[in-house]
Amino acid sequence: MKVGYCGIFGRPNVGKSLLLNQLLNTPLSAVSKRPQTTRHKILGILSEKDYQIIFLDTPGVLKPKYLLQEFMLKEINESLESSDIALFVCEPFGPPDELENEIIKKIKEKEKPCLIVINKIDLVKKDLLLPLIDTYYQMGFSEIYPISALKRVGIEELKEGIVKYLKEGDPYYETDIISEKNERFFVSEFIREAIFTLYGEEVPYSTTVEVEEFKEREKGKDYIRATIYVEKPSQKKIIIGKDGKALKKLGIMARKRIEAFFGKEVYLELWIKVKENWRKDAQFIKKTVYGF
Ligand SMILES: Nc1nc2c(ncn2[C@@H]2O[C@H](COP(=O)(O)OP(=O)(O)OP(=O)(O)O)[C@@H](O)[C@H]2O)c(=O)[nH]1
Ligand SMILES: [Mg+2]
Repeated sequence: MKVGYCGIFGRPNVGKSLLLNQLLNTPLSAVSKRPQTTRHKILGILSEKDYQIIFLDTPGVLKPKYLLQEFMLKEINESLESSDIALFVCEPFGPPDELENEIIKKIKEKEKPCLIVINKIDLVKKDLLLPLIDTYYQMGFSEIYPISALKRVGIEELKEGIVKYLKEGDPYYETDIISEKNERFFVSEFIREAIFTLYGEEVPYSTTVEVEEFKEREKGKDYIRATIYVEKPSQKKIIIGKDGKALKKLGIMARKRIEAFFGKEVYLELWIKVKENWRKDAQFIKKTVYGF
């Protein structure tokens, strides 16, 4: 058996979470068109006959502007520490920029095997890829994987590439579990994913979700009650929308996502609360966002 931790790193929005989901063949991690969707390190366990890869999806690397983003950065750093292998994920539109070079440098300093994953190749012509591959090659990388997470191109090749770097050993986790996070965590993520999909501007960034009750029922649907925190009364209004229409749409989208993931019907009740400036409140972030 072979086993190891494989961290997924890169700028916000390059497709790390969608890649994780494709590697696992399960829509585990929240994906949206907006940057900074992911706020936690999210373990995704892939158990095959002769190997186990424990993937770590991470928030996109950025220069922190408020406390929540500092917590996000901490999640990235911890993931890098615990990774045996690192995937550096980027887009195919140009060479690495300053921030990306910093990420690469950090991975190199830790002396972890690093695979370059050029994602979203469905968006560019092939002749643009060759110079980019060459750039990474010149930087000393020999493992470069052009992929499209969206179209599932190159995923199997990437998996094989990762397996080469796993260590001999028994699985670290039970082979029938996919993550160490609990049901409540995923419910809150799927509600947040719907918020990131449906609302614009500052609203998604000012939002966090706490699942207060998840009651499994033998007869009838499971009951879930969650609170959506925003930072201002005006954001609460936006979430609810005219005659509650926006909230209704949000509720339906989130419920469908939850039901698809858990494979059962649920009753989802959403409440909205204002918690001024929570993104700068260490106590609140620790307790409500990260649960410690
Ligand atoms: N066209 C195309 N779009 C992609 C591909 N991979 C991801 N995307 C899209 O890129 C957007 C960002 O994807 P995510 O997986 O949320 O990106 P991320 O790197 O996890 O982003 P953060 O969590 O914010 O760091 C989504 O709209 C995805 O559908 C791809 O291969 N091709
Ligand atoms: Mg993500």
